[in-house]
Amino acid sequence: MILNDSNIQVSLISPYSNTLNLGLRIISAILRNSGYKTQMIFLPSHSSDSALNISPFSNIDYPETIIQQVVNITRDSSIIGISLMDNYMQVGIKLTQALKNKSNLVIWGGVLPSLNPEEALQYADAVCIGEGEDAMLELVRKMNNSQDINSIPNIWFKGKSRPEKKYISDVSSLPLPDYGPEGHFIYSEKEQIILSLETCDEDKYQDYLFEKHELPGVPGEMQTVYHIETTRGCPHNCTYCANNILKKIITPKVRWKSLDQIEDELNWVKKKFLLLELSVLKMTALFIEMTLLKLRKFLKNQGFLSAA
Ligand code: B12
Ligand code: SF4
Repeated sequence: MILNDSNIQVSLISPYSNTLNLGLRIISAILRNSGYKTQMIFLPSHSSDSALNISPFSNIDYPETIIQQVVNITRDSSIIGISLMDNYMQVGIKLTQALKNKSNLVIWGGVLPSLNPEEALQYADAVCIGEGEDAMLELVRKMNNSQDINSIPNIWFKGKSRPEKKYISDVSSLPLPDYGPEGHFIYSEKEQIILSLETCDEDKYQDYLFEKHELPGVPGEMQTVYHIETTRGCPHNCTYCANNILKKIITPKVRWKSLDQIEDELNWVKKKFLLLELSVLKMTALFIEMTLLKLRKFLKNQGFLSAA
């Protein structure tokens, strides 16, 4: 990959306790594939980010030394993107206040600003409503070429008018998520430090990337979980689910990845991380039966132990 002759560096921050954040990883991959420099900073705080903590007043409170490290890591970034669900509002505000300086642009993306853009714009310079891949690429390209950035689909700038809406119609065009380790950082709450994934050893690196779950029916037997995105959208309308609203904001269309693309990703992850015992496949139950059966066969042939 040839690096663009660009001064633009983008830092992408995820405060979630689970370090998956596929959306942010795909945005990073798209930018990197186009030659731009990105950093990904994961800030899991297990002690304060309870899974049940769905109040808008998330109690994540990073130590000042950690905030300072994030400030240092992002010092040269022209764009700082923060991914937020609703319950991460307070931590989004804290990070933004600490990281905002005269020369950077702080943009929020994810469910929170997609559902409540006006509220989010009280704190961020800009928000992404809905899908961020094309929007971030256009933003970075335009900033790099010193072009006007105020009319990018899905990006709403403070004080400007609401943007036009755009979604990705061909999800097969999406790249593999960026799993680093180059330019990736993670907060180790135990060690009270932000570690560079580039310099930590392979085992530790995998531990930080993937969750481990107990094998169903085999107490004590842990297995690594790899989450894979197989569709965007959902045809149902359960009232309690954000998808119900997101489909009005993004698109009601359900977009499917091809079986080939899913197989390619699984082959890639197996090779890259040597996850020979990768065995839980999280996927939507929306697959038509034929696809599911074919996928099952593929997984067996490839030596994945079992598939859910
Ligand atoms: C997979 C998933 C999980 C996974 C992984 C979460 C993770 N940390 O990544 C698991 C199972 C761990 C999980 C857990 C939880 N989840 Co969840 N999860 C989802 C789900 C089904 C899909 C998210 C996803 O990966 N989508 C695919 C990617 C590609 O899309 P995306 O994340 O939206 O990102 C795109 C845009 O949002 C945008 N974007 C995102 N970030 C950024 C940043 C910038 C800078 C920009 C420009 C753009 C941008 O661009 C991306 C690419 O297009 C959604 C439902 C949904 N339809 O969104 C719920 C959802 C996000 N989860 C939700 C909740 C509440 C939770 C929990 C808090 C539940 C709980 N009480 O335990 C926990 C919190 C976990 C944590 N602390 O990490 C809610 C959020 C509701 C809200 N109003 O905010 C959702 C919407 C489901 C629902 N119930 O309605 N979750
Ligand atoms: S994602 Fe699940 S909970 Fe949400 S609308 Fe679809 S079927 Fe219902």
